[in-house]
Amino acid sequence: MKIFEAKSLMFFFFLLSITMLFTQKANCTVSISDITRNGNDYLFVFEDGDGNEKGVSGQLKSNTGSAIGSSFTINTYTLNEQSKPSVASDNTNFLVTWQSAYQDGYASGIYGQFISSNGSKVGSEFRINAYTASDPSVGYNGSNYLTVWDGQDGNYTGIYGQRISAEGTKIGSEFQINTYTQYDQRNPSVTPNSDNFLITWESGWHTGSGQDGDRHGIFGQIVSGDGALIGSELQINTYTIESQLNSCVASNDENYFVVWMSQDQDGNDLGVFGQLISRNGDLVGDEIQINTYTDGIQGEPYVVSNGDNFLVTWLSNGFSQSGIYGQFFDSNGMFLGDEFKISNGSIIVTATDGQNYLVRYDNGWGILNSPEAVPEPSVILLFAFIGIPFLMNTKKHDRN
Ligand SMILES: [Ca+2]
Ligand SMILES: [Ca+2]
Ligand SMILES: [Ca+2]
Repeated sequence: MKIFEAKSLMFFFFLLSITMLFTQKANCTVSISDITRNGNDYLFVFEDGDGNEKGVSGQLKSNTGSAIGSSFTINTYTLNEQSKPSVASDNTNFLVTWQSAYQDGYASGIYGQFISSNGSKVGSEFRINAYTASDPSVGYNGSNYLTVWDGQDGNYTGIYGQRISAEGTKIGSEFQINTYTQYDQRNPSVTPNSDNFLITWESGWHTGSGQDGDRHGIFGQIVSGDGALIGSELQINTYTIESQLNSCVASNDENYFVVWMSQDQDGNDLGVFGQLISRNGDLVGDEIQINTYTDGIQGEPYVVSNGDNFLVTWLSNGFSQSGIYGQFFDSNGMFLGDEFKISNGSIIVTATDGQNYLVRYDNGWGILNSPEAVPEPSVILLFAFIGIPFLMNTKKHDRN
C-alpha cells in the first residue's frame, strides 16, 4: 500500500511538474495588455488610468476568466505615463514589467514589480534598465526571468536583456542581444524553451534596405539561461519584400513558433505568417501563410501554446470579415482544422492552463478548447465583465 501511495504521490507531482511547465508561452511586446498563469490563476495586466495619465493595472482571473477580487494599480510611481505591461510567472509569484516615461530621468525606462498569488505587491517597484529603454517583454525559464526591451545600440534602437531572479535581484548586467545594429531593432518578444529563451524582433527601417534587404524583417537570437548568446542571430522571415513586423513567439517546450504580419505577401494588404523553429534555432519546414481569408488587413498576431499545439490569433479587417480570428497548429506546425472566428472584439490576448486557452472576448473572456479536446474547435462563452472600459488596441504599426 505504501509503495502504491508513494507511486501515486510521485505521479501526482509528475503531473504537477508537467502542468507547471506549460504556463509560460507567449509575450508579445507590441500588446497593450498581457496575461499569464501561475499554476492556479491568471494575472491579466493592462494599461489603465492611475490618476496621472496612463498606469498599469492587474486583475487576477480564474481558469474560466472570472475576476478574482478587484483590479489594482501595479505601478507605484504614477507621474507621466506607465504603459505596455508584460507579465511572467515563476508558478507562484508574477513579475510584471512595463515602460515608464521620464521616471529614470531620460525618455523611457523599464520597471518591474513582483505580485503575489493573491494580488498583493511583493517588495518595491524596481528599475530594470541601465540605459534608456522601452517595449519590455518578460519570460521565465524555470529558474530565472529574462526581461528584454529595445534600447540604444549606437545606431537607433537595439535589443537588450536583463536576467532577474525569482527573489527579485538582478543577475549580472544588462546585455545586448542583437548583433546587426544598423537602423532599428525593436519590439522584442521572448519565450522560454527548457533552459533557453528565443527572443524575436523586427529589424530594419521604414524605407529602403534594412537587414533583410527591404524595409523590416523578423530576426531572432537564442539566449541561454546564463544570459549567453547561443549560435548566430537568425533571419526568420523567408519572404523579404516590404515590411515584416510585430513578431510574437511561443514554445511548446519542443519547438518555437514565431508569427508576424507581412505587408502585401498574402496578395492584399497585411497578412499573418509564421515559422516553426527548432530548439537549436533551425528553421523547420517552410514559412506558413496563416490567414486563409486574405482581403484587407490581417495583422497584430498573437501566439500561445498549451505545451502541445499552438493557437494563433489575429485581427482581421476585410470586405466580408472583421474581428478576431484564430487558427490551431499542431506541434509540427501543421494546420489543425480551419480558420475560425473568435470574437467581434479588437484585443488579442490569450493564455493557457496547459490544456485550454483563455481568450479576451469582446467585453469579457472565453474558454477556447484545444482541438485535441474537441474535434471541432468551438468557443464556450463565459462572459465575465471585469468593470473596465473596453481598451482600444494601440499596437504599433510601421512608421510610414
Ligand atoms: Ca540599431
Ligand atoms: Ca522585409
Ligand atoms: Ca491580407
